[in-house]
Amino acid sequence: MGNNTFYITTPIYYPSDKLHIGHSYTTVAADAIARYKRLKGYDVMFLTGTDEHGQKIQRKAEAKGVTPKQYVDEIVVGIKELWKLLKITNDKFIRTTDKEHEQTVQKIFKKLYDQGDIYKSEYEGWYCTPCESFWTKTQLVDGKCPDCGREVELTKEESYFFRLSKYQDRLIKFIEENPDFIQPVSRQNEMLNNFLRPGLEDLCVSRTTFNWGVPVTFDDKHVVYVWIDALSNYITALGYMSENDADYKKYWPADVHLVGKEIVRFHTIIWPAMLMALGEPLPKQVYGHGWLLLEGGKMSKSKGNVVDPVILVDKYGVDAIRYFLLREVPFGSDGVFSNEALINRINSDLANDLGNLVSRTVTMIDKYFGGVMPEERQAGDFDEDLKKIVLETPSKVEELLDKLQFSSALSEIWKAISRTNKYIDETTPWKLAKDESSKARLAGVIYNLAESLRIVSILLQPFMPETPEKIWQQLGIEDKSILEWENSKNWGLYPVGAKVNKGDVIFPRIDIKKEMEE
Ligand code: ME8
Repeated sequence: MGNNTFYITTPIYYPSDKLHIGHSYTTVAADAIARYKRLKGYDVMFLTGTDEHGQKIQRKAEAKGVTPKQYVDEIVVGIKELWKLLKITNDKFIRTTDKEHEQTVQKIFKKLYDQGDIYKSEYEGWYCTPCESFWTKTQLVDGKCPDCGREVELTKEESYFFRLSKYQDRLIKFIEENPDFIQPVSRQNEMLNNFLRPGLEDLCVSRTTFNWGVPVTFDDKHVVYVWIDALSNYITALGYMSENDADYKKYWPADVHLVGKEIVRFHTIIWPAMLMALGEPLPKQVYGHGWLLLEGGKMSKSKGNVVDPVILVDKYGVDAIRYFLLREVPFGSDGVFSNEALINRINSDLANDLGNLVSRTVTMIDKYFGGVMPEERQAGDFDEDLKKIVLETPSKVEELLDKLQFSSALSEIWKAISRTNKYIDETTPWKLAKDESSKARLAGVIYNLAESLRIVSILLQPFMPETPEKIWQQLGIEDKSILEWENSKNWGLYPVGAKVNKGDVIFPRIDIKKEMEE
C-alpha cells in the first residue's frame, strides 16, 4: 500500500435488467472522485462491475429461453456501453462470472471452512414450491409467499453458515474506534443500534435449490450464496489469493466503497467480518448515499418506472446529466429525480450562469480586441474582491470533495461563476468600450473574466468530462500546464496574446414547455 494510491469502488450491479439512472448516480459519483484524485496526482484504482449469480437471474434467463450466461452477457454489453456514454473512467470491470473471481471465491470459502468460520448446518425457512424460494417468517405476507401469494411450507435445507456472530464484539469495537468507517454518521448509529448491539446471527452462505452460482469445491451440490460471492469482488479484482496479486498489495485496503444506503449493512457488517476472518485489513470507509426517488417511490428495474440514462444523455448531453446528478441532491440524502428539475438546472446553472459567461467573455475579446488578449491592462475597482472569491474556491472544493459533498462543491464553484457574472455588471465593459482612454481598463476587466473562467474550468473537470475542454478551446488556451489542478490556486496565468475561438453555445437553453409536452 503506497501513500499515493487511492482505491474506490461502486457496488457490482445485478445484470437482471438494463440499469437505470439510480445506478448511474453511484457510478458517476465514484467517477467524479476518481477523476479528482487523479488530477491531484494520486495513483487511482477505480473498480465497478456486475454481480451475476443467483436465482433471480437464473429465472429471468429461463423465461427468455437462454442460458444464464447468455442472458447476463447481453446485459453486460449494455452496461459497459452506458458507462462509456457517461464517460466513466473505471480502471477495471469485474464480473462475478470471471474465472479468476470464481476461483478466488472458492479459495476464500474453503479457507473459512477449514479454519472453522464456515460450518454445515440446516437452514430453516418457509418454502414456496412453485417459486422455489425460501422466506423468513417476517418476509411472508399474511403468512403467504411475498412473490406469488401462494401457500408456503416450513422446510429445512442443508446449508453452510458463516460465523458472523463470532465477530460481533470486534465489529462494534472497530466501528466505535473508527468514526470515519461508516459515513454519513447517521448510518453508523443505525448499524450499531439496529443490528450490531441487538446481536448478530450466523449467516447462511450456500444454497442447494438452484445452481447458477459458484460451486462449493468440497460439496458440489452447494453453490456459494450471494454475499460471499459478491463482496469478495473488491479483492478478487485486485488478484487477492492469486499469483498475480500486485494490485492487491498496492491498492488494498480500499479508500472508499460507495454504496446505496440499502446495502450499507452488508458492507459494514458481513464484509468486515469476512475480512477479519481472512486476516486482511478493513476498508477505510463505506459511504452509503441516499436514493434517487421517482414521484415518491424508489426506482426499480422490475417496477418499470425507470428513467433510462441512455435517453437522457442522448437528449441533454453527458455533462448536463452528470452535473444534475451531483448537484441536485446532497449525497447522503434521498432526493427526487424529475425532468422538470433537470431542465431547470440546465437552463439556470449551465446555459445562463456558465454558458453565458463563456460566450460573453469570448465575444468581448473578439469584438473589442480582434480576438487576441492584449498585453496592456489596468487594474480597478472590484478586481480584488473577484480575485479573492475565485481564489478561495479551489481549497473549498477540495475540502468538500474529500468528504464526498458533491453538491456543496458545485455550489462553491457556482458562487465563483456568479461573482464573475456580477463583476461584468459592476465594471460595465460595454461602457468602457465606448471610450478609447478606457481601453486598458477594458482589457483588465476582460482578462479577469478569462482568468476566472480558466480557474473554474479546472475545477469542473471531476464533474464534467467535456465542458472544460470546450472552454479552453474557446479561450484559446494551448499551454496545458496552466490547467493543472494546482494552478487553479494561482491568479494571472491566462496568457497574453491568447487567440480566442468563438464557438457554439456550450449549453443551449431548453424550452421547458415544449419538452414537458413531448
Ligand atoms: O444491490 N438511487 O445490486 P443492484 C440511488 N448486486 N442509487 C441507486 C438507486 C436509486 N434509486 N437504485 C440503485 C446490488 N442504486 C448488489 C450489490 S455489492 C457487493 C452487491 C444504486 O443492481 C445504489 O448504489 O440492486 C445501490 O446500492 C445499487 O445501485 C444497487 O444495485
